[in-house]
Parts: sequence; C-alpha cells; structure tokens
Amino acid sequence: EAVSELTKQQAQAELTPLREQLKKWGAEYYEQDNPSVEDYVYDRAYQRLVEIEQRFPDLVVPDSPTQRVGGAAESQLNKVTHEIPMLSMGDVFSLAELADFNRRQQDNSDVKVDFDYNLELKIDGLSLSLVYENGRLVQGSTRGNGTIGEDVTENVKTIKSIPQVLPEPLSLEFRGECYMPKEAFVKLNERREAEGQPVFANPRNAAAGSLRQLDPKVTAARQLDTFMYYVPDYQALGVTTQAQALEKMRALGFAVNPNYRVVHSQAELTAYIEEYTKKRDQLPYGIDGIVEKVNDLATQVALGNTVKVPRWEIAYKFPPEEQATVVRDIEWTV
Ligand code: NMN
Repeated sequence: EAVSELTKQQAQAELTPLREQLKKWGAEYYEQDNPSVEDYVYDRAYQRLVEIEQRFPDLVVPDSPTQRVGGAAESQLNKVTHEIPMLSMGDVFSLAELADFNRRQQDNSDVKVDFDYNLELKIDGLSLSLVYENGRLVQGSTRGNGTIGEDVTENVKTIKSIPQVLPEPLSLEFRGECYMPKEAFVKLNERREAEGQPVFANPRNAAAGSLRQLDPKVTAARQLDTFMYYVPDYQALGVTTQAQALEKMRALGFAVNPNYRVVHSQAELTAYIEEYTKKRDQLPYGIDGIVEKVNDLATQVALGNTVKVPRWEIAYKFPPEEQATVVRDIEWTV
C-alpha cells in the first residue's frame, strides 16, 4: 500500500510490527554480526518507516529505529562514552533523490551551502574511533549506540594500517572505517568452513565480528584494514575542508582512501557515481555506495545534525546488484 493512501489507523497498525522487525534485524546485524536479510531488504523497510513517520509526525516515538543509532553495546567488551556522538547517515537510492537532497540543502537552509562537495567511497565496514594523546594511540572503540561504544583498544593495536604513534604530539580523535579486504574475507570463510565453523555473511559482518573480539590475538589473525575519514575537532588539525582533512590524515600516517573527489556540479557528481558504480567490483574492498559531504568544515558545523544523522552528509546507496529489478516489490514479514 502506498504511504500516501494510508489512514492514520492503518499507519499506526503497520508501525508497531515494522519497528519490531527493524529492531530484530538491527540486533542481528549490529550486535550478533549475523544478519538474516540483505541490506537492501533492511533499507526498503527502513525507508517505508521514514515515509510513514514523515506523513504522520505525531506517531514518531523516541525509541523508533529512525531516532536511534545502531545497536546496543551489549557484548562483554568494556564500554566507552563518545563525548561527541558517533552518528548514522541518511541515505538516498537514486540520482534524482540525491539531486533533490542537494537542492533542498542549498536552497532551503538558513546556512549558505555552495555546490562544493567531497565525494568518498562508502566502505562496507564498521565505524571506528581512535583517540590519541600526545601523539600516542590510547583508545580504539566502536560506535555502539552512538553514545556508548565498545572498547577495542587492544584489538586495534593489532591492525597494521593504524599508527600507534603520530609524527606530531596531537591529542585528538580520528574516525573512520574498519573493514576486511575481499581476499581476506574469502580466505577466512574457507578456513572456517574447513574447520566446521559458521561462515560470515559478508565482509562487513566479518570485520565487525573480528574487531569485537575479547582476545586480540584473534583480531590480529583476521587481516583487518582501515580508511580514516573524519576528525571532529578539525580546527586542532589546522584544516578548513574535508579534502584537506583527508590529506592531513594521510600525512600523519593513517590509511586514507585515495579515491575521493571534490565536485562543483551535478554533472561532476553524476560522473563520479557512474565511474565507481562500474569500478566497484574491481576494488579489493567492498563499497555499498558513495558518501557526499559538504566540503567546507565550518559549513558542516553550521548545518549540524538531527538526532540521528548529520545534515551535511548523505549516502547514495548502489542498487543491489542481482536484485535490482525486484527491489521495489520486497515485503517484510512479521
Ligand atoms: O548503522 P548505520 O550507520 O545507519 O548504517 C546502516 C547500514 O547498515 C545500512 O547500509 C543498512 O543496510 C545496514 N544494516 C543492515 C541490516 C541487515 O539486517 N542487513 C540491519 C541494520 C543495518
């Protein structure tokens, strides 16, 4: 049923099971690292929830999946508090929706936004926070529910692309993505299969399962890698744009994905997305879309966040490869 046709009673009746289903899928994905459905199935259901709540704003409740980040940090790992919350990201599923998002951002906000976006590959891993004090790595943590994450400090120390010491005595937090390269994922699953252990559903879940280990030796054997992409306190880093922040992080010794690009028009934006839609299979790591960020960091801060997502960035999600034609017909069961 089209959302525009729903009566309020129908909407109310649909919302409860829809939210329950999304919470169950979320727990499987975020907490157990073992999803039971493909991302596009989750995304369609989530999108429907967003649309129903937009049509009936008074039916929004604080514990709706649209109002909360990720899953609970329920593992046996120690907990850390994120002073600056680690948020989720809004998404769009077509170039038309992305153009719409940009138009609204540029025309309808109190903040002046130019067509000056940094585009990055959306690495299919899990968010990671790294804290340095006087240039030394002192803490690594997962996002968890955005405010409370899991302490994985000893585990991140086993990841080769993460510098333990920076060339400058910075006391700063860096954020990025922890992922498992495609080749490492295939080998890991082959080994697990040979040993009669359950295999991981995809590289993202393998990365999450490998990072969230109680024994750092297990993490060390898993060949995790990282791409860093965000510094909350950019002023301390001495940069003013996202592209500069990436370059500065690279200079500090972090792994930074080289395939980013600053664009100034819809045509350049479309060209980038088309290019990486084609190149995606050849990359040695999985990507599930493109992230568009307002390049100017002061403008990012001025735009701010909703309770769940930054207003200065959006993810364009690739259509699911095989199922592209059936995606609109997907139903969820409760
Ligand atoms: O947690 P955030 O940053 O909002 O990321 C959402 C991503 O996680 C989306 O790509 C979504 O498809 C994926 N996800 C998948 C499932 C699943 O059951 N396959 C559940 C929750 C989130």
